[in-house]
Amino acid sequence: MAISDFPRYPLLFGPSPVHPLARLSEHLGGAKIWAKREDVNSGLAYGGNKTRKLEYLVPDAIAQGADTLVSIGGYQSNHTRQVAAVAAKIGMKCVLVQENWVNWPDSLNDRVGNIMLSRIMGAEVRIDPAGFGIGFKSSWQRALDDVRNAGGVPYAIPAGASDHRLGGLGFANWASEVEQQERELGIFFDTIVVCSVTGSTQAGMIVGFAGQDRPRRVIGIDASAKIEETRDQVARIARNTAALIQLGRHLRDDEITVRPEWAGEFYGIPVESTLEAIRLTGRLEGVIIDPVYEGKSMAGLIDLVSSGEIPRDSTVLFAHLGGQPALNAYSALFRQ
Ligand code: 5PA
Repeated sequence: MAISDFPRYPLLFGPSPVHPLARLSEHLGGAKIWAKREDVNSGLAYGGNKTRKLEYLVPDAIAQGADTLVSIGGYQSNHTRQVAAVAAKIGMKCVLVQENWVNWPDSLNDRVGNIMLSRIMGAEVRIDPAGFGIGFKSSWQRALDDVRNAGGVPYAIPAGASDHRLGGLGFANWASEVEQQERELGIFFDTIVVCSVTGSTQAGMIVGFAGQDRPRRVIGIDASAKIEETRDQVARIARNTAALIQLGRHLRDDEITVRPEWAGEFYGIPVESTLEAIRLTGRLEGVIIDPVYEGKSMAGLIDLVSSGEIPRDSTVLFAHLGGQPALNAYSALFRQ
């Protein structure tokens, strides 16, 4: 099956916008930098990368006769907030396991930002003390069992909608969208910079671009501070997705790049380079990025462009994957 043969439930406004970051590019004095904006891709609760992935999971949920979407993430998960929005949109119920992924001393961490939005949209939010981990969790299994025991039909969506048969399709399709936009703009992005944690965003991109004629680099920036797990997950999902959409060739190891240098020590805890990236992008472009994900990938982009590791004659596309609601749980960082 080609990717166009998979059913897709429309949740986005259309192609997400692409635009230059002119002042940031000038400031860094190297490659030209553009952004593609998944943070404004949808009218559903601020959108983001998961909304795009969910376009391919929703038809499966409907086909299975599900009535409840069940998923998992941290207190400030952007993913679970998008699942809550999609459930509301398609008229399903939603159960979310929200774990204590980040040891972050903000007293409003489990009340403001993403988790508040999920509650507003009617999701059943289950707080769980378990720590960070992108694998399958017993609390999630319990939530699925509870829905079944109450006579419902759950549809299981793993962390980040990643470790799921269809998880890579949204961003494989993103690659075609980029190609179409390039044609319209008369431009070519030779390098893509993207944040990776649960992996299917980058994995999908790798597969989508691998099917195109002109090669380019996809540089993943790890934000989980568990680089081996992130790499393994990106590679596995990329290869599974390649088989699913019949890419017709094996993905080489050198097509799967995930860099560890900007993650800091812990998932969810920003480091100096994260905060600098957030301030610089805000002050030069009026573009808001978050301290958990995009602040880290932007820190990577800034270093790679300023050092010339991404060469001056490159045109780079920064995948802005959303995540701003979590900023509300990090107010202490920006008091002056
Ligand atoms: C997330 C993920 P992947 O998980 O597909 O690698 O994407 C990383 C990523 N940027 C990048 C933003 C804004 C993200 O929200 N978020 C998770 C969540 O629970 O929100 C899945 C971890």
